[in-house]
Amino acid sequence: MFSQEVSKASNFVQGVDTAFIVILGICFVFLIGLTFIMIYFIYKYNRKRNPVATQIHGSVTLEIVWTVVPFLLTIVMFYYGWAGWAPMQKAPKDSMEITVYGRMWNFSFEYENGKRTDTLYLPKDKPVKLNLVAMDVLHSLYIPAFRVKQDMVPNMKNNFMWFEPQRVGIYDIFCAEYCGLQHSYMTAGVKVMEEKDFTNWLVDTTKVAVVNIDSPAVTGKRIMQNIGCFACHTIDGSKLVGPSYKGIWGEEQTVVSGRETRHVIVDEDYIRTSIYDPNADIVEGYKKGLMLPYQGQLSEDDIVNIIEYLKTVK
Ligand code: HEC
Ligand SMILES: [Cu+2]
Repeated sequence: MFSQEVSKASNFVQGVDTAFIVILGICFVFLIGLTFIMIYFIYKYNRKRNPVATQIHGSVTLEIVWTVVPFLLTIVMFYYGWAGWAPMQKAPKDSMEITVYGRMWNFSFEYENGKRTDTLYLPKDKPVKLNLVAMDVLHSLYIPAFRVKQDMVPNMKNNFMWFEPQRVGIYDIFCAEYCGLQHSYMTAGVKVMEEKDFTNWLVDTTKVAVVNIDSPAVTGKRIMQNIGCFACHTIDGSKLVGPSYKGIWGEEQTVVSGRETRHVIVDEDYIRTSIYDPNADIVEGYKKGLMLPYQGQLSEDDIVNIIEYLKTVK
């Protein structure tokens, strides 16, 4: 879906690639060198040419050489690794800050003006600091083209990554920490734009107007796609992590509330509670704690639209 380019998409590409090439180069020299020496020794010391083996007892020179040379080589590798990594640890003061939320199983991005998206939009040539928030379990934000990857740890303070995109384009984002059933679908995109296009996009409110033209059900479906409900719920009757939405509206549902098992009719209140406080009533046969509350992430209007959409899933 997204194009993947190999050169200089961010300010960290050079440093990481240099470390990679240096380490790969050293390994390669040894691989080739040792292979040739082995082949040569097989020839030189075979039984015909060298019937009596020579016994060697220690060599101080050799010991020093094979201690000092690998030591220097590891220091060289360490140096390039350090040089590539150290600048990632301190974000410039003038960075644009964006909060990234990771949850099972999607990413969402929140800008300083409150705009929220499921794709990361960025201006070119501006440092950006991503504040990472894991809402449930460990995730890891990985943008291969930018050569950045950072674990997202629940409750961790000052969990961030920063970089400066340097080329307009569209790049992949992956979750790089196994986080449960649908981990492999936890992907997103980065769209890097010229600064003026980005500014236009950021302040653009016509998107909202477009939303208003759509029917509530269409809007509800889009909200659910963006926030990732379909990672756990289907509309075709098959079970994923949660029950299918098929025929949900008006259906009689058996739920466990605390110790009590009761029958409810799926109506507006039930759906609202299911989204804002999912663990209040657990659908019989499903586990508690898998669906997390969307309080603060979905507004009352969003819920109304979602309900309108769910009514249409027959
Ligand atoms: C991580 C997986 C997961 C995600 C993401 C998720 N849910 Fe759920 N959902 C569940 C599970 C598991 C249940 C059943 C247990 C329960 O009732 O809490 C459930 C139950 C429900 C129910 C009650 C269903 C019924 O048949 O009675 C509704 C409605 C619902 N979810 C809506 C949503 C909406 C809307 C979203 C997105 C905003 C969402 N869910 C996201 C896992 C998830
Ligand atoms: Cu993840």
